[in-house]
Amino acid sequence: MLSLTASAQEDYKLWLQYRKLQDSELIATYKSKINGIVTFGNSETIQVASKELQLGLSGMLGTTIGVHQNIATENTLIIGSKSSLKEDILKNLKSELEQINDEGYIIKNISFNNKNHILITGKTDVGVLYGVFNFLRLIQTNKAIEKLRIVDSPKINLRILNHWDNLNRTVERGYAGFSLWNWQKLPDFIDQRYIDYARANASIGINGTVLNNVNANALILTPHYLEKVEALANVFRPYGIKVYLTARFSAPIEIGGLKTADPYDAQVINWWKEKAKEIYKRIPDFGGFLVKANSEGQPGPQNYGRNHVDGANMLADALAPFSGIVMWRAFVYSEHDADDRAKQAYNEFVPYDGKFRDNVIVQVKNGAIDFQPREPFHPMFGAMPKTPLMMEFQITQEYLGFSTHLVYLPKLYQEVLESDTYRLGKGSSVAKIIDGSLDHHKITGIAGVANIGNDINWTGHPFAQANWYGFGRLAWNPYLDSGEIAEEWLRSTFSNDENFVYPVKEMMLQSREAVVNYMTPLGLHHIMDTGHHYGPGPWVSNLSRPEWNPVYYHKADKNGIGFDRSKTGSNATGQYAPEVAKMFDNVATCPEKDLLWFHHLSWDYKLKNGQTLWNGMALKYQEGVDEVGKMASTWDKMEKHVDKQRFNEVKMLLNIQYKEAQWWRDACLLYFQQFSGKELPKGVEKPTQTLDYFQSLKFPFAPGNN
Ligand code: BDP
Repeated sequence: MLSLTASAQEDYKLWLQYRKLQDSELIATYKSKINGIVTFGNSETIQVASKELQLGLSGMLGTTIGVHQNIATENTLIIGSKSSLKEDILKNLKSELEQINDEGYIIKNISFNNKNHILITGKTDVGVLYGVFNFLRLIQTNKAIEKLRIVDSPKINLRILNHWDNLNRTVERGYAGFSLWNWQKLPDFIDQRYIDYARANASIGINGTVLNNVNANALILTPHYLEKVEALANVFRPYGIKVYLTARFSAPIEIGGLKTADPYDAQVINWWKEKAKEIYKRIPDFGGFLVKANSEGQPGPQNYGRNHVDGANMLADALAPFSGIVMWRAFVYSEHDADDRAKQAYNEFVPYDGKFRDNVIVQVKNGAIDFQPREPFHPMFGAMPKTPLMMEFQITQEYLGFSTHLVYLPKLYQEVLESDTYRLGKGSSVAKIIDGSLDHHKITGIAGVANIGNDINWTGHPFAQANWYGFGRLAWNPYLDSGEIAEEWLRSTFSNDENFVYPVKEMMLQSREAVVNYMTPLGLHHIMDTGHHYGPGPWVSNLSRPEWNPVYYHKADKNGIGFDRSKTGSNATGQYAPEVAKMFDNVATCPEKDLLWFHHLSWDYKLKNGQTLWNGMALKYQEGVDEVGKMASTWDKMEKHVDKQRFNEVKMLLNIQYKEAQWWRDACLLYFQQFSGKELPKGVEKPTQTLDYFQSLKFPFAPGNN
């Protein structure tokens, strides 16, 4: 751990606080069950697992829990993988071992030589490490450890953070300071933060990290940088974390001295093969490449008249001898395509279903536009059964208030994962697509665009740590409940006191709907100010590409508001399975939360609650503001449960959020009012400023916008 003042340490330690438990009886019970630790195996992974146990247990139980040479006393905590444990310890574990995969673990009370012990094991040392973190979580959350039989495995293979970090240490869409990766000091200087980053990730099961921005710089693939990447890979390896890089498609030209990057060119093909060889020589377990190609100006195979399959397969062939993979992004839309932007990725990719190599996985954002506070699930998830699809969520809050707004994102993730694609009839959830269970894919994956920077608290907002945590937990098991995750996180990060846990959990669970209400209620989307995406900008209409302008998305006019994506409009609904398409197409069955995503409706359209669309929308904006007000008053009551520093930080941030929620409400309602021509309904507060004022605000230095 870094040496920081006591209060800053709490911010820094994330959910691995390991504070002494408040309940002395509970401490006594735990101590009576844990006399000491015995480890089997001597890999670096087992060593870090053992160190973590000592650190955690000693902290929480307030006494040193030592490592013993052998199982002499009763109540030993035994850790080790199947291959390093003695046969007689494993004797009653056959069925449990059959149930887990390579990264899974078992935590069980066992009897050995007629004495009771606790065993943490798995098929691999990394499995054991995951078990250790889970055991520590049991204690952090005050669970009983007398009758344990936990058998757990990750349901998704690739659980990856995507860092949009640039080599100059700025972070695209980063709101928590600069990049953690200190390229100038690497490889010789290993910052303690790299280790704590790996610990935090391993504790929630994240097993991969893409170190650099999808808007890639080819220099990362030069020996000068690969040496630094290697140093990071060495730090992360004991924690089960593989390193990946983004590959700039034009790298053969930029750093290879070739004239072309055409994926059909023999020299280009060879260049990538040699590059892969070079990387694997340094990093034998290198994960592979993430590629953004022919998207938002990034180079790609289309520059040479080739397609996504040509590009992805060429890179896949270079990586295949080393078991590397290609994560090829499907975030594409073109200024030359006049069709609804929401339809373009599907149109471009679905015809390629089944054409990618086995070591390619296509990475798809959760919705068809771009990480909005709410989007219906991306239609590609129900449309490419022969291609493994990887989910891309955004953890950093590009469109959700940066790191000043408390928004608990696992609620959003869960909504997407539970959405039913109806690909094979009812029950074909997005979770089942991405965990491979519906279509029996071997590679499965989920990526989260990281919200991590070098701020002391890592994520800019103490509660944004919960989004990192929750992403990891859902990546491990996409069927977990976001409420349970919130509770786990609160207990580990702050306190087990139920007078704290329950109200604050409620506040977290409400926070996602609050942001939808005060920014983009009823299916509105992409009306943030452009470029930096900070604050409202529904009026912006002057950007060169039509689909960069908020007016493209809300289409407000005298007749009404909303984007007609039904079959009478752009027919984006036609990209979903018939059951889903039908539901979205019909305004009577389209969920109101998605109404204006799919329909352009008159200001007098009657909502289910009897309000007109105009009044209902205005009331939603107000509701969002009121919800933030409630969050702030809930937090005010928590002072006695939280250390001073974090209490004050969250309090100040909630005040900012409240002001910004009002800003959103006022700016959007004043702007849309020009079209509706109607008064604000009763219950909606008077705007704090004029529309001119809101339109005059400029933020040339908003963070994250390089
Ligand atoms: C958008 C971001 C942009 C990213 C792009 C992407 O505004 O910074 O480069 O997505 O995902 O959300 O490639």
